[in-house]
Amino acid sequence: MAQTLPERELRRVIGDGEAQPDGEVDGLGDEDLVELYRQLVLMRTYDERSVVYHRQGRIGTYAIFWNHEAMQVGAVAALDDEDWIFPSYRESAIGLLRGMPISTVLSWWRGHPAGWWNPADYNVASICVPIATHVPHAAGLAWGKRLRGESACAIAFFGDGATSEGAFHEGANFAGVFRAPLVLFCNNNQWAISTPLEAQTAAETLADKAAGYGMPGVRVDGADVLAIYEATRDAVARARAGEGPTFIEAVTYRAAPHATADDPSVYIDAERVEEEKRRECVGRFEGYLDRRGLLPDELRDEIRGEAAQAMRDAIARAEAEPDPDPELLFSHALAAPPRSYDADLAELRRILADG
Ligand SMILES: Cc1ncc(C[n+]2csc(CCOP(=O)(O)OP(=O)(O)O)c2C)c(N)n1
Ligand SMILES: [Mg+2]
Repeated sequence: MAQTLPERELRRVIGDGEAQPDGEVDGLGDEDLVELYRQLVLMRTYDERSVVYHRQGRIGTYAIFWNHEAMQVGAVAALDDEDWIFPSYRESAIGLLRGMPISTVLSWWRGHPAGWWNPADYNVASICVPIATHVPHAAGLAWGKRLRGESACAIAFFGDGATSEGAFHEGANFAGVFRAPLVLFCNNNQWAISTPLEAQTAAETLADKAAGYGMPGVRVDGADVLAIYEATRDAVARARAGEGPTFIEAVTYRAAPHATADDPSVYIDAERVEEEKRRECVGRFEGYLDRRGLLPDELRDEIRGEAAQAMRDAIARAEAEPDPDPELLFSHALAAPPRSYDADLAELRRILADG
């Protein structure tokens, strides 16, 4: 029988440089730690530059993931390449951690077909915008892997608000009953746009929900990349051992707007945001590496410079994509095109050509 009592305490590895000491993570050497930092910086740079590109009108509305990088980097580092990732819009750039070109993700936010990738190329499913609908997809894929006797598992990323959606409960229940090798990774940033956590659930913690589906629930500091890595690694080990799914609640506080179209100043706790910014995840990991003597200034600058250059190259590549054929709007949508299809398409082409 699964151990279903959730851990209420937040797991932490990174200390505060004062009273709270740093911990160690088995199996991560110095080079692995620097690689984690490189990935964190890539994701941070992607996110910060994307807000700028949005303001310059170069990408559309963008869902900011500032201070969510540790969840994404820590969790993906605990997976093997064969494992499947099911991202929500908050993890739009998670494919970068699997070698997806940055320009592909930028193209997605530009609404350009060059932003569509074949999920099987990276084992990264399409970015899911409808809340929680990818949770049953991930449960089904994971169950399928088990039925085929394959060792791969799946991870689904979703928010605190998603735990109020039917699809979350259906996917979690299915995974629990069929012991699907699935990690349910909840980014609890305490807001669903302007709806606060206390209006979302009457449960004491989101991890408590795991008990209802017969799976362990774990709570982790969402800004501690090493604690997230460790918790995900444990969950993946359970999944591969045939012990079924795990629910991970990574706790943070959203320190940026929900998206570029949002003005949180009318609802958010500004002091709490400032506090969260002071303990944001990239800076905390820098502190950890500094204390271990692993991050000399030159290396840090080099890593930041590489990420900034990669973003410049990627936006240039995304902007160099030729305009897509307007027929793409319809070619996958209509099983039986109406009689007026050819004439309508010709008119659309004429309108677009006239600018
Ligand atoms: C099924 C569905 N209902 C409503 C929305 C509109 N919507 C977009 S983001 C969002 C909030 C989701 O919050 P949460 O699950 O906490 O994720 P976060 O954005 O905080 O990462 C909502 C309600 C949607 N995308 N899909
Ligand atoms: Mg949320």
